[in-house]
Amino acid sequence: MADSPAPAAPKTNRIGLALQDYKGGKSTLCAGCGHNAISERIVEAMYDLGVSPERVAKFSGIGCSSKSPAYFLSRSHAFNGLHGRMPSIATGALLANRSLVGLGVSGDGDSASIGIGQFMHLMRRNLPMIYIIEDNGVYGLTKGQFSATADVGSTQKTGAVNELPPIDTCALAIQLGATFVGRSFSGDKKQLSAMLKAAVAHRGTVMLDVVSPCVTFNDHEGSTKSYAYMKDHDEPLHEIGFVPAYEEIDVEYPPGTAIDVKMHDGSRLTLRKLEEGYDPRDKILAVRRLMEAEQRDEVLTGILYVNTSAPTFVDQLKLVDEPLATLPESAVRPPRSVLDEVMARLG
Ligand SMILES: Cc1ncc(C[n+]2csc(CCOP(=O)(O)OP(=O)(O)O)c2C)c(N)n1
Ligand code: SF4
Ligand SMILES: [Mg+2]
Repeated sequence: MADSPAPAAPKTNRIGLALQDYKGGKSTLCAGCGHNAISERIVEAMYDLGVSPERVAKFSGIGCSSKSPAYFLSRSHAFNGLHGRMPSIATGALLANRSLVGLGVSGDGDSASIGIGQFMHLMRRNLPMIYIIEDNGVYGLTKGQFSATADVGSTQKTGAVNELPPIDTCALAIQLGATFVGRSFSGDKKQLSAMLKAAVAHRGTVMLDVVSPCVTFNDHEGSTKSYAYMKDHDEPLHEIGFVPAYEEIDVEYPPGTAIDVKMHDGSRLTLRKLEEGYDPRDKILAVRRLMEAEQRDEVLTGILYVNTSAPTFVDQLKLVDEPLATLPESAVRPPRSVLDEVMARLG
């Protein structure tokens, strides 16, 4: 009898890893939860770019969204912190080891309610990391109370109406100093994938607010964070193309129809204009368009703001190239003569 053919080897990326190498544990979130779709996009983006999972450090707080780092990149470093306190953990870890790719996953409750103070200081420092808010307008884990991103007039399943104005985390991040700010929708695979890839290439704080419907507590008629509402109100600003530094650039657009942003590692971000006159390098315009969109009940999606030249927190602190965590004792301990001099001055 002829031998059966050996099973085909799995497809691998440019560093020789299979998609499986980027996955995590089996999700325990509800089937259909937007957060699961975001985890899938993270797995694909890291696989496609050939990022070594061991170079990634995942951070999160508390919530269904904050549980999700367990469901991707199981070979990466990870720290699941207290509710709303992920930014200080991430800041410490990323300053101790500047060579890591920082990836924070938070919820609208975790970031815009209990953690808003920490969130704001992270944004103003321009710490190099990707900070994702999986935004469903509710505290999913504690059974669906309104969060601070819930829109005025949005209803709970019980019929209760939210009357408090929402915090727009994108407008806040732009105003405070984050240098790559975008909004997307967990149901828009193409847009979210391109944004995540560009985020990996950016140097500075990337804040992505991803509308991610909670199918159990906030996906009904009357909710403004449901799949149906997003399908009707999503207003993409541009079509996003991302060409990593190691690939040949073969997309060209007629002059004036696209905005080209060169990332610091040589990658190229191409934003083909859907909305005339929108330039994501213009901070004031970005905040104005967000406020106008709110008045028109539109959800603007895409890269709202990008600045590739602002100094990062790592630049400002003048950190040495070698990660602090791996500096040998000889490089961090002052010699005896220096200590003697200090003691003599104090004497
Ligand atoms: C200090 C503290 N206060 C309150 C809670 C209860 N709690 C757990 S998760 C959560 C809200 C989570 O909402 P969000 O961040 O939007 O995540 P989601 O579950 O919606 O993804 C709250 C209030 C807690 N765990 N710790
Ligand atoms: S309760 Fe909502 S947010 Fe939490 S896992 Fe279920 S659908 Fe997702
Ligand atoms: Mg939430």
